[in-house]
Amino acid sequence: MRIIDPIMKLLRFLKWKLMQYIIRIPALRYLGFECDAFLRKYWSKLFYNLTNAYFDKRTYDVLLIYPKSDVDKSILPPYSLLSVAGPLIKQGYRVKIIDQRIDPKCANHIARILKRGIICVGVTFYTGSQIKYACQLIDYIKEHYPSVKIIAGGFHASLLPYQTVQYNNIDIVVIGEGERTFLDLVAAIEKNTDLNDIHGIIFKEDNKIIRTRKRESINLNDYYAINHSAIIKYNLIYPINTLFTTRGCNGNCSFCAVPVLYPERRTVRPELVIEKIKEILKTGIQKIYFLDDNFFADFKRVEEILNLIIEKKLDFSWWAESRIDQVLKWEDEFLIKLKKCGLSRLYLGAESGSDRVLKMINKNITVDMIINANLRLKKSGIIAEFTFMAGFPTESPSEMKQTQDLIVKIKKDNPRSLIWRLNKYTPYPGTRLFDLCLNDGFSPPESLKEWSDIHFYRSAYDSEYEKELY
Ligand code: B12
Repeated sequence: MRIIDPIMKLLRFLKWKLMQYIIRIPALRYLGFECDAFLRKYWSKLFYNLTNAYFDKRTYDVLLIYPKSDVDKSILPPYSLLSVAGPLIKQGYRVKIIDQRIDPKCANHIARILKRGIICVGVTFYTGSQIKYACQLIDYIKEHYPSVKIIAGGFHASLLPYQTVQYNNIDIVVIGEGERTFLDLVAAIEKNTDLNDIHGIIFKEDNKIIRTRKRESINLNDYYAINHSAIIKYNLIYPINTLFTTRGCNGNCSFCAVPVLYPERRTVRPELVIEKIKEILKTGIQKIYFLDDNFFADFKRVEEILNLIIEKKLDFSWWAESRIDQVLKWEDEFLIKLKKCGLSRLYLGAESGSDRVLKMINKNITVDMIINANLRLKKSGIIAEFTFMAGFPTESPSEMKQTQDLIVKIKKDNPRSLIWRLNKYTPYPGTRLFDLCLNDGFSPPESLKEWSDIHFYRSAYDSEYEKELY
């Protein structure tokens, strides 16, 4: 151990403590973020390179990369990579996550790490422009370090594994959940053992593409280990804590990629959720956004979580997602209890103002139900935030007008309600609606790189919710 090590450790701790105070005060939060950006941009030689000169001396076993995209507005922590990093770190591997969204010198940083040798590099990406930046970084790595194994994972790679692994510079694709698969894979690459034994991957070998057996779903309770204090820097950019407590969804909407990738819904047990809540409230921001696709799918579990919030006197405000049919089933007492426990905003997928479209996308709701849920939430004092889409296959202009009219009615009935976005529908591979698009004349991209040009997701108008954050 070098003499500088404990000093650096202390400095990092003090920086973390300072950040805790900065993010509590909005004006300072802005200043903190601006300073951080300023330091990274202009003082890079003096400050950034100086501190990184120290970090650069460290050797890593695994490098994980989160590429930027053209739609990086809300920069949330890279949960996909944090989730696969957790089990590796627990096994003693040294893992580095590079997030291009907040690291302008990302390529230099990657080069410095790779120079010292590595077992492999993992890259994640969604369908869309993130692929473009992922491919740029992957190509850069292979050009300079051709022997480094590159592993792709995430929604897009899992939905189109054959096409993804066909990309020249990608060696292996992890299909679906990465916690177990990546751990086994890193060990196999390190020890040079047979990749055929690793379930849940697809890889190239002697000009052949080999897909191994399907990987069983994990028990989330065994892998609930994201260290939230290590990602506090993201609170400078997006001043709300985010948390997952489930995987998968009980809905089966035909436009959505979640039931395709995670057909089996799993939950984290209430006691563990409460432990995590306590841990993340230590960041100083008393706001949590539960990113679960449907936090409320298991009613009994939610009741237990609420009881524990009351019992432990946890005082924080939170946002979560639910379904309109569920809201209509809740008793008034339950809504009161939710409000009492801090629920301030509920996200609901309304999607369309046309009953025919709602049926076609398998939403299991009607326009009347959307109107009623809005009125119920108005009464409860919980802010309802609705999401909508337009441009579904077979959707007519008059049906789009119905959506527009519904949005106006929602705002009129309940002026405090919010419309998250009117998104343009994007055909995501693997979904049932994707097949309908094919019948409707959509010709899908035929290679990984071409998928980066799918720009349908630009919203027709922007979110109202960010305004309230600052
Ligand atoms: C939070 C979220 C966001 C956040 C960003 C999250 C972040 N950290 O930056 C915001 C709001 C910014 C966002 C934006 C968008 N999102 Co979004 N988002 C989500 C959401 C709700 C959670 C994602 C998440 O973190 N999951 C938790 C992690 C742990 O799960 P995971 O990502 O699947 O990762 C696991 C595996 O995939 C795998 N894995 C992932 N990466 C890697 C890498 C390696 C090397 C390995 C080995 C394994 C591996 O292992 C992980 C652990 O098991 C999902 C829905 C969902 N339930 O997942 C949609 C989802 C991912 N989003 C989606 C979409 C469409 C978008 C947008 C295009 C929307 C828009 N209109 O702009 C943009 C694109 C942003 C971009 N970067 O390109 C789609 C993606 C579909 C697709 N085919 O790619 C999803 C699935 C929603 C849906 N209903 O279809 N999103």
